[in-house]
Amino acid sequence: RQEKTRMPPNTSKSLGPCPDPPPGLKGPFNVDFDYKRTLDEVRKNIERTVSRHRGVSTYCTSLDSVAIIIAFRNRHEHLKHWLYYLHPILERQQLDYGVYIINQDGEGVFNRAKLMNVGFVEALKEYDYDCFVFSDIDLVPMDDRNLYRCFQNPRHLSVAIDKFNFQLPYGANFGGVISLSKSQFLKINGFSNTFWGWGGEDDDIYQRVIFHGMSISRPDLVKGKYKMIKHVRDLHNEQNPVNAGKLRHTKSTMNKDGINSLKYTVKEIVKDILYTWITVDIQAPL
Ligand code: UD2
Ligand code: MN
Repeated sequence: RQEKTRMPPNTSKSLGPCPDPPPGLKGPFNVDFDYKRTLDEVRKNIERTVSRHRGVSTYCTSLDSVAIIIAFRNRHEHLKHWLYYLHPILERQQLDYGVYIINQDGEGVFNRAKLMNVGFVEALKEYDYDCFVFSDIDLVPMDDRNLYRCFQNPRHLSVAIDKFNFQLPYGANFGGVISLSKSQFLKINGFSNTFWGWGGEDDDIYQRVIFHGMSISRPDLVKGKYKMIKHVRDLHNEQNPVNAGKLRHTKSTMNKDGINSLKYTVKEIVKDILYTWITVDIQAPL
C-alpha cells in the first residue's frame, strides 16, 4: 500500500484535511475539442505536483481517494482531450486520485460494463480507493464544482450534456459519468458482465441501485454541464437488440452476475504519469 498523502517541502508534520468545498475552484469554463493535441503536449501542460500517475495535494490530506475508470478501445483523440481537461480539474478538486484506462484487447464485441468491473478490481489491487468514478472517454465537465467524488447515494454526474440540450434525457438516466463508493458498488455487485455491444448496461446498473434500496444523487443542471465529443458509433459496438430485453431480469440476475462472477485476463499494464493503462482480454465474442 502506498502512502496516501505527500508532505510539503521541508515539513514532516502530518497534514490537515483539505477544506470542503475545495478553495481553488473556477466554476464554469470553456471546453473546446477543435485543437489537435499530442500526449506529450498534454503531459507538459499538466505540471503534476507528484512524479507518479496519482495526483495528491501537497498541502492537505484529500478527503477522498478516487479511482476514475474509463472503458476504452481505439478512442485516442478523445483520450487526449479528456486528459488535457480532467487532470487540472481533479487537481483543483484536491482529490487523491488515479486514472485507469481499461483497454479492451482484440476486435471482439465491446463490453463497457465488464471493462468497468475490471477497472474496479484492478484499481483496488493498486491502492486502497474508497470511491470510483466510471466515465465515458468523450465527456468533459464544463464546471469544476461538479465534484468527482462519492456521496451518500450513487451519483449521476453527467446530467446536462450539450448533445441533449443540457437536459436530463430521461429521469432514470444513469449513463455517461457516475460515482459509487466502494461499498455502494459492492452492494450492487458492480455492473453486469453480460451486456455485449451498445446499450442497456447503464439502465441495468441504475436498476441495481434502485433494487438495493438506494437512490440517485445528482448535481443541478448548472454545475452538471458537460460537453460531449462528437462521434459515430464504433466498429464492433453495434446496438445489441438483446440488451433491452435483459433489463426485465436485472432483479433476478444481479446478485450472481457482476463482480462475483467476473473473469478476465490482464495482458499488459503500463503506468504513465497521466494514467494506468490496462489492456485486458474479456473473452469477447467475435
Ligand atoms: C451512451 C452512454 C454511455 C453508455 C452507452 C451505451 C451517456 C451520456 N452515455 O453513450 O455511458 O451507456 O450509451 O453503451 O448516456 N468506447 C470505446 N471504444 C469503443 C466503444 C466504446 O472506448 O469502440 C467507450 C468510450 O469510453 C465511450 C463509451 O464506451 O465513451 C460509450 O460508448 P459510446 O460513446 O459509443 O456510446 P454513447 O455516446 O451512445
Ligand atoms: Mn459517446
